[in-house]
Amino acid sequence: MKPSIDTIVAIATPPGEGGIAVLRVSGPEAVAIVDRRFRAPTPLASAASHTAHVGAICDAAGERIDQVVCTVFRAPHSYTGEDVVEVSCHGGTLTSRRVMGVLLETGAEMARPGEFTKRAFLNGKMDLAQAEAVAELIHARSDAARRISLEQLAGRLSSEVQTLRRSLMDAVGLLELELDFAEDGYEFLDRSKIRELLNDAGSSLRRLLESYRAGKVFRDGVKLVLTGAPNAGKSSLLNALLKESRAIVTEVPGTTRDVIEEGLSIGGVLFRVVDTAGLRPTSDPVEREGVERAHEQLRSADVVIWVVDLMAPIQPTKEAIESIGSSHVIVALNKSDVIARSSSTRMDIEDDSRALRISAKTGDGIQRLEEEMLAVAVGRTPSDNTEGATVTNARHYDVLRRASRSLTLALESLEGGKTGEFLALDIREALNTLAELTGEVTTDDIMNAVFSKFCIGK
Ligand SMILES: Nc1nc2c(ncn2[C@@H]2O[C@H](COP(=O)(O)OP(=O)(O)OP(=O)(O)O)[C@@H](O)[C@H]2O)c(=O)[nH]1
Ligand SMILES: [Mg+2]
Repeated sequence: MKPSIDTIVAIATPPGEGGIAVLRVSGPEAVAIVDRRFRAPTPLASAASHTAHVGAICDAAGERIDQVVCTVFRAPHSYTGEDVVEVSCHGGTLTSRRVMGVLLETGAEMARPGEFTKRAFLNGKMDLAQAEAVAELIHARSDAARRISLEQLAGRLSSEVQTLRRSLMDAVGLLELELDFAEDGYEFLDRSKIRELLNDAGSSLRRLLESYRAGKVFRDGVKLVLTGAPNAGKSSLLNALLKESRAIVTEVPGTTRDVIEEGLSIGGVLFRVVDTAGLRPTSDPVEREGVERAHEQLRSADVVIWVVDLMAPIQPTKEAIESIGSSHVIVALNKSDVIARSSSTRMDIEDDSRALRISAKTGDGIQRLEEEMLAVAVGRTPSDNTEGATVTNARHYDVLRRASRSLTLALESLEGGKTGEFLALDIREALNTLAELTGEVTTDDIMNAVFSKFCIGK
């Protein structure tokens, strides 16, 4: 009889050529299925957990496919919590595909995306937030994102949410006590303890919600658009930031027409730096298209650097800079190498506290500018993560926001002197919502949304 749980297989390493490729087999029949095609002095059936065995994988006709190493993990001491065999074969697409073909013919099923991690979740090896951290770790594009995912995988966010839930459960406990007392004719217990618990939970929630802006920055990177008048030195600044001659720089205004985008890591955060055409009215159709595209880029920018040419006779007004509508604008006063500070009295813009003097040519002030870019994008320094977990995931943010709303209602009821039943209702709502984060309460929809983001083999 076929067991109710399939044994699944997938190639866990990325496609392409490499030293080895690893196939993962997980499920009640994992050891038996591999054993059927594994030729070695002793079968895997007699192998202890966490041991590696050299042998050959052969097809049904007995033809040798490859020499492999099989590593056996016995349930529950494996990634999925099931019996797992990892088959390491020689790298390259053909060999790993042939080995997988053999295992599929022998009774294994092809794993769906994220199915190994889903099984790990269902078998209690990790909670839902930790499972999501696995996908985020794999997709991490900056060092900060990698570090946050790893912390989340270790349970940092989950344990913070559990602490929060405990405060709320304590509050519910006190309210129930109050209800018992009410039957005996007492009005209210002292509610200051409940207030304290709710306020604590509320501020933890707020802190987590606030961390999302930084978290999103760490995960998705920051889109940074360079803008300003033609010839201000935008392309020179791009080159200075990248420390390479990426964009064409000339003394002719209107040099850049296309949008140029390059990745740059500062303080572990990925900046996508976009150089654009200088903003000016023009009759040149090519340049006009460039200016149009520059405006388009500005609309989707997370942070804007407005490059001002200190040598230019006309300076942009504060109003012009504000008119681009981005709340995160850094003004960079460029060409500081030729214009001394004292000679620039005519500029009201220089009084702007956000304005930084730089020279794209000499590199002067660039480091200060990079610090400002980080500060504006993240709101705090990325190494400063001692205060708690960072939320990077939109689902988590949504859960926390809904929980926060219920908690606000509870606090309002408390201040309004509502009865304990009322209060307890909202607190329980917050508790149930928070349970979605770790997956203690979950639905098929949530699970599908989470695991469909995974790659096959994870
Ligand atoms: N002295 C000095 N010259 C600079 C500096 N930055 C840029 N320049 C010069 O200014 C001119 C224009 O520089 P670009 O970087 O092409 O300016 P841009 O803003 O990209 O210009 P467009 O693409 O035409 O909009 C070039 O001749 C640069 O060498 C600087 O910091 N100091
Ligand atoms: Mg340019």
